[in-house]
Amino acid sequence: MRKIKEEELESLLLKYHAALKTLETELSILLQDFEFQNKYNPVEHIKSRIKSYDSVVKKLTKKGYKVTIKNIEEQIHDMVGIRIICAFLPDIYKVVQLLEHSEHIKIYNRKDYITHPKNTGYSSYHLQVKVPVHLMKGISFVNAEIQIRTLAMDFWASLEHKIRYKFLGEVPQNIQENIYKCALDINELDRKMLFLNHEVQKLKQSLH
Ligand code: 0O2
Repeated sequence: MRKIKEEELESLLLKYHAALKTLETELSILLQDFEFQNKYNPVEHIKSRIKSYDSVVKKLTKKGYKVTIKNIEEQIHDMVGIRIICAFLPDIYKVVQLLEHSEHIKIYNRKDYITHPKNTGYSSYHLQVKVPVHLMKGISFVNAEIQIRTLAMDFWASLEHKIRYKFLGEVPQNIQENIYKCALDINELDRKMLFLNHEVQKLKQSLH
């Protein structure tokens, strides 16, 4: 197997960092505009990252691919990743709509793990997008993944990730079942808080 040259990897990383900056800038402009128009910000906070090399090797190997530049570019869709955390469920769909209106960011695939949670219990809304990056050689469209979820979904996913990574192999069945039950409990809490928020909004309106 041909080893990846350091220079090739650096050039790829440069492109990914540029894509992340472009994505962050576009998102921030769209959100500022949304807030200005609606007097409301649907986002609590945003996290972003470039996938680590170790994670890339692990994911490619798991998918049965060799670790090459071509395979990183073609098979890893979340080298550039942004996670948008919202307070309430409907905010997720407001953010999705906002991104659908972007002139620059092109959505090419979506995964709705909210309507169809994964069998681990994971729920989130994923958009796979192409981000234009202007380099000296010309324009390049870089794959990126945007994960949009509520605070509650993020709480579950972050802790589940930590628990799962403590194991080298498969997490024991009884623990998996309990983690899944926690996801159901958290989704229920999400719905309750949304209901309470609606009630407060209705009360506020009736007082005006
Ligand atoms: P990390 O550490 O977040 O980078 P694809 O990416 O489409 O080729 P894949 O991996 O099947 O294929 O995509 P999927 O499952 O739609 O989304 C992958 C990402 O979603 C994961 O990235 C996680 O960030 C998140 N995710 C998916 N399932 C789970 C889950 O059960 N628990 C948690 N905590 N997160 C999940 P990575 O690369 O696995 O990890």
